[in-house]
Amino acid sequence: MSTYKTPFFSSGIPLIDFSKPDAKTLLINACEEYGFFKVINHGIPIQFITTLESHATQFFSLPLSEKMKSGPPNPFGYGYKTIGPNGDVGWLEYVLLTTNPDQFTTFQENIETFRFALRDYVEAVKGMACLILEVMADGLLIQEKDVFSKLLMDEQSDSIFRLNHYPPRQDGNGGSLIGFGEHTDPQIISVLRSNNTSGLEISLRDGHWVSIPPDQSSFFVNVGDSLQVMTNGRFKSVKHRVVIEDKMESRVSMIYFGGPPLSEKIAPLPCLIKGEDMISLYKEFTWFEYKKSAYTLTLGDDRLCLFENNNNIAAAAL
Ligand code: GA4
Repeated sequence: MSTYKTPFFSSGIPLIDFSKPDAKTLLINACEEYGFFKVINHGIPIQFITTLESHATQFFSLPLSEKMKSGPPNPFGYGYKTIGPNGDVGWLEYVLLTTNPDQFTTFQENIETFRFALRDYVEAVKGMACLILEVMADGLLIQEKDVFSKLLMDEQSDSIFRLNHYPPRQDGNGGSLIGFGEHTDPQIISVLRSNNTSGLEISLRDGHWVSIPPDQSSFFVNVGDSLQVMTNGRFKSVKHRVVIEDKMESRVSMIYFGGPPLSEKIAPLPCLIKGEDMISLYKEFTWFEYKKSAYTLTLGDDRLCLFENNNNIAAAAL
């Protein structure tokens, strides 16, 4: 494990500046320690971000009956307060979309400018996610630099895009509400951008929750379950949630979830389980199998434990 010290921003979360030469070392450190980091100097044109945000805001301001015409998500479309198929609820409304523009079928497909805004944004963020994954592979001394990124680049990649809207609360009850309950993301990598309203929290390895100060000009990156498996547990899939405080402004976030093709076999990379007492912590599974299992569980359930190798030594190594 590297001993390089990570610079912190106010809540102690690593900050990766893509214009700096130390980005690679910091990235590896951040994925090992937190499974989460903030990216600045990312090169994504600001108008891609603002255009999509204004389309999203416009859509969410439509009457509920209008929005309901694009739902419920099956698996794509508009959702209101319920998350997934197993009874999870949150203080939000959202749209789930495939990242393949040819498959936009359930949502606002008649609005060409919205479609273009989605296409431009998703393409740019996917490019950034791939670059990050290549830097990760390099930092892990993996010969095949595109070992992770090729899964997102694949035409069959099962990636998802999500627009979330957490409306301001009108109950005046004080206290906080769960906007999106705690969970890890099942995919390889997630890239989140929000407006300047707070709410996102991540769990540190000691179980403490810290809130992430919003920054509308930056991106926040999560390691997903599949990347934790492929790195044999070296990178951590981060538990996160959204908490809505009383009198908070409306929060809008957009998240790209980079996933592999459904038939892809996910398992620890052999080059990361080399060495004398190194063992594979996970069983091999296809992304389809993992997803199927995830959809039988609730948001906060530990999905990865079902795919761990039953081995006491393996548990001790974590
Ligand atoms: C969490 C990450 C993504 O938002 C998501 C979510 C999905 C959904 O909202 O339909 C899931 C959730 C997420 C994990 C467990 C299952 C599936 C809800 C749920 C209870 C789109 C995804 O891929 O997995």
